[in-house]
Amino acid sequence: MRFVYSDRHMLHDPKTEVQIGVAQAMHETPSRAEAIREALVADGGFTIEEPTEHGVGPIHAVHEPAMVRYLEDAWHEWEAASGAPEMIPDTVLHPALREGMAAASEPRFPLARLGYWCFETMTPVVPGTYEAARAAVDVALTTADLVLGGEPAAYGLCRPPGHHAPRAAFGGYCYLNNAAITAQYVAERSGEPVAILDVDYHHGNGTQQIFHARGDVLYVSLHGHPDRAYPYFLGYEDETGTGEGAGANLNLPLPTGCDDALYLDAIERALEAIAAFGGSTVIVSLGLDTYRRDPICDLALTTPAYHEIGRRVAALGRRLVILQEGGYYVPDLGENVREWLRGAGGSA
Ligand code: SP5
Ligand code: ZN
Repeated sequence: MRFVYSDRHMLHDPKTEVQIGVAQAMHETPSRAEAIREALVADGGFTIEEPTEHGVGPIHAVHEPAMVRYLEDAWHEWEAASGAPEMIPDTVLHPALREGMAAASEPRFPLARLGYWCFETMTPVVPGTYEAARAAVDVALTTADLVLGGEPAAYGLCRPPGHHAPRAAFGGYCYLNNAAITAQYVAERSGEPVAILDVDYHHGNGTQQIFHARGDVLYVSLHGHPDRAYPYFLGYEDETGTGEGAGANLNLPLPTGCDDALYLDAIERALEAIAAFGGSTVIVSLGLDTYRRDPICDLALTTPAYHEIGRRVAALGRRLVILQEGGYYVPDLGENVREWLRGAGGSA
């Protein structure tokens, strides 16, 4: 299988995230992507390729251009105003603040601008964040090009991840929504409906939001139930789409400790929904934070399950654009991705 990788991900290397009010070491690290790259290269069955530049056009097709502009300039205006080494907001635009009033407009003060665009405290902006996030989008779109060009499946080693970023905000270790940008790009170029299968532990609130009123893009997600799991405010079963998107969103929330067998049952439900939807391409948001050893999640999947999940997804008979999202147990991350992709590629 061909896979796309850019070393520009290393430009994004924040040291600190704030969880439960406590500064701690960042979980979303450059070592994650390096571990995956090394495992795939060592396997011998994968060919590594550089991304090509796709410009900002496909990003603006999904994201608010003012947010993209903010991410590009954020570090410079922050550095001048604050002197702090990493950007984490302390005051965010809670919807109740302006209840009954017109929507807020983008503020001018640097600290206020961060709280206008960023929705939580675990997603710092550092000097290389924008360049790395742009490279991740190019990785994703180059992976889509391979599949649009005839490959049955290809993998994009995206970092930073993307699925928590809605149209006009960022958070959840995500800045630009690689999978959503790619789904839109494939939909435009193929003229066909596109399905997204999100198997990251966390609900992909950003991807769901972007396509919630669209009937031409199906979003299906398996994730820790939002009654206990980040992002808490989305991911419930009754979120099924609105307007033309009614019926084109399927959430499958899972209990604490969910094992391989229960997860594979949920995968079958997801695949049935995708099979019933049109189109020849599936975008996979591939997170390995469902793993039993993951440090921030609570499912119990084993390494062999990833091979079986990849095999079953490929058995749909659709072309697969497989894009990296989360997964934080670095010692086994490369092996888990490798097994998933070997399953999807038909290798034992
Ligand atoms: C792409 C992706 O996987 N983003 C994940 C963002 C989750 N951020 C951390 C959520 C807070 C988890 N707190 C769990 C405490 C476990 N001891
Ligand atoms: Zn995740």
